[in-house]
Amino acid sequence: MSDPADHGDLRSPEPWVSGRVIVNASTYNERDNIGELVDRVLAARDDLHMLVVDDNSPDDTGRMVLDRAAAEPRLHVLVRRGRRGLGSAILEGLRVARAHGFEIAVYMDADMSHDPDDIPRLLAAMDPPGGKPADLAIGSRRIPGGRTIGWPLSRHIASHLVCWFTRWVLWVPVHDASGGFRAIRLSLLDRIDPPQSKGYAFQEDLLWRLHRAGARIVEVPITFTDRAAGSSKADFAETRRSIGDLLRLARRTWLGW
Ligand SMILES: Nc1nc2c(ncn2[C@@H]2O[C@H](COP(=O)(O)OP(=O)(O)O)[C@@H](O)[C@H]2O)c(=O)[nH]1
Ligand SMILES: [Mg+2]
Repeated sequence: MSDPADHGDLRSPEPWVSGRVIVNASTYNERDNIGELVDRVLAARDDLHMLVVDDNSPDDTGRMVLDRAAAEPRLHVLVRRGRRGLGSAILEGLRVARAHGFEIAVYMDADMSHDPDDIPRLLAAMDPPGGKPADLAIGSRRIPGGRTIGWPLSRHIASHLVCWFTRWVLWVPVHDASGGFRAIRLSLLDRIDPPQSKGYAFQEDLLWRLHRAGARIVEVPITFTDRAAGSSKADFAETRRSIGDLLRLARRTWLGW
């Protein structure tokens, strides 16, 4: 793993107190959401750690979390030098978590669209009592009991198309391929080549690789609520980049290169 410090990034002081499960959230201009998110995640279970990966948000989200982390040993922060994309932030967060000895990471958006109270249900699905452990648990809006609140029709259509494409073109048998609320067993990172998608298509890219590596993937119903504060970073450039990434995965699926 490349040391994030190589890029001149800021991070919370070593040594970290470590644990078994860490919750990762990626942030870009989330100052109106991050305080509540940190409170709710740390309260969801008192053994949870949290890592925030911020891309030097102009609104000072990273600085706010760094200040908070100084007094909270379960909170860790990585402020990267510049904006490098959601997928790149998630991957770096997972690598940092693995390097610090965590076994499972839950990753989620930082805009309160994902409910921190669902974290224990995702973790329960990873290790069901008397059942088979899972490698990845998806917080799913597209199975019975799951739903999406507050999205305009255009977002529903885009999400439906991406999930359809992932299932029937990329051959990954899941219902919600594009959500960003998941629990993952970190040892899996050793079994796959890292996703190449640096933006939002990271979600489908990771699933594609895990499925081909034989990972056991389960879905857990969640309610996704569109953000109440701040603004979406899913703009036209991001959409174009994601389409390119998905087409590259389709080429590899069907043509092998
Ligand atoms: N670190 C980092 N986080 C990002 C970046 N782009 C988006 N995010 C975060 O990714 C999460 C999802 O983004 P959001 O704008 O809510 O996307 P939407 O839910 O699809 O509209 C939020 O927590 C964002 O702050 C990025 O380039 N770097
Ligand atoms: Mg959002």
